[in-house]
Amino acid sequence: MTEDIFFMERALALAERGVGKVNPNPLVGAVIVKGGTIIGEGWHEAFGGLHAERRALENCRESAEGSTLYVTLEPCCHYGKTPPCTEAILAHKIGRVVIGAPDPNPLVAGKGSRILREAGISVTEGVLRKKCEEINRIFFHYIQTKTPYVTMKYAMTMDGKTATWAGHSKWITENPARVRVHEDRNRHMAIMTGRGTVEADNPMLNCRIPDGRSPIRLICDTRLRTRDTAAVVTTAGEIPTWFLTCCKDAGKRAIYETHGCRVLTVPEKEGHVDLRQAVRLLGEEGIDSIYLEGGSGLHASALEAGIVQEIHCYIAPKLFGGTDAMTPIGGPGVEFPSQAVRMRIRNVSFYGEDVLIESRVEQGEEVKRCLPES
Ligand code: AOF
Ligand code: ZN
Repeated sequence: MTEDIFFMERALALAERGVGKVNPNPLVGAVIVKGGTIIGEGWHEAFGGLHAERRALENCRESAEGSTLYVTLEPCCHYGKTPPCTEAILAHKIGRVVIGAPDPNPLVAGKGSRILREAGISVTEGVLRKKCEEINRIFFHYIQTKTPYVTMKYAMTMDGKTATWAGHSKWITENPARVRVHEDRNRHMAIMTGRGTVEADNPMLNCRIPDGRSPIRLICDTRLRTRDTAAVVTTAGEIPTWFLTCCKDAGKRAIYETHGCRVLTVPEKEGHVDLRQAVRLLGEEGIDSIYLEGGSGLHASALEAGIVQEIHCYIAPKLFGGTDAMTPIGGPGVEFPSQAVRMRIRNVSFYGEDVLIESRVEQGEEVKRCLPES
């Protein structure tokens, strides 16, 4: 029904307003409609706050009795930080509930819709389901695997270089693309890079858009050799900074800890931090998503470990040349084209003169490999 699609689109737009504010919980939007007009709207605004459905009910200009509720995610039926939304829906005598995507949270998983149906409410499921799943791909991945959703990002020239032969990389893309990068830093709970990138660029790795929040900074540093004068260390009191290391030297660790950094121990694998173990540990710490802005070595290791779900490739209309100039993915590489990591392109867009290719790492083996071993 076109009307259902129209109101679900509105609920999706509302859900999007929670970006950067609700992790590791889902982005959810809700619209309440009576006689063809919207009488109340809401979205999940902050982690631990009211769910979208309750917020929409609270905002209703008139009684919601007999109305239709559009919600992007199946209503919850459990006592969490808030009471079940199914109870509020019943208490307000809503007549029909239109749901976008089922909630994979084992506490809900179909029980929410069933409770509503059994109470005599007309329930329609799967309206704009793909879009409703897509908006919550971080939540869906995290709740099912208990490991963070990883988006790898890099910017390169049209000849595939991330720096000139002399190592200079400021700047490859222009401002509009960099604004989008900051929006994505806001969308992810953490940002990851390696010691090499910290040494080379001394980045802040913060989020510089209005109303944005800076992600937790994760620095992979196998032997704890980052300079303690690096910006990520000296500003650790303002923006949380966690080191992921194999180094157990208490003296070295104390240097970073006195600056306010956290130092997490991760097992070693082939001379580096074991990234599969790292994401498992970070998942336990409540990190649902990582924006990976590393160098070619860390990127290669992350792909090899099978921890990457999404890749954002920015291409600037420039050519650097240079046989030895850096490329986005290092490591030994594959021998035959048939061994390539396969991607599915989801979207291609322009930011000024630069192109962004948003893609997903082919599912299957990759996903199985990133699931924690039981
Ligand atoms: C949200 N916001 O709008 C909806 C959610 O701990 P709680 O009480 O906040 O419950 C979190 C769970 O509730 C979440 O994992 C999801 O399964 C369900 N629905 N959560 O944070 C919302 N509708
Ligand atoms: Zn709820």
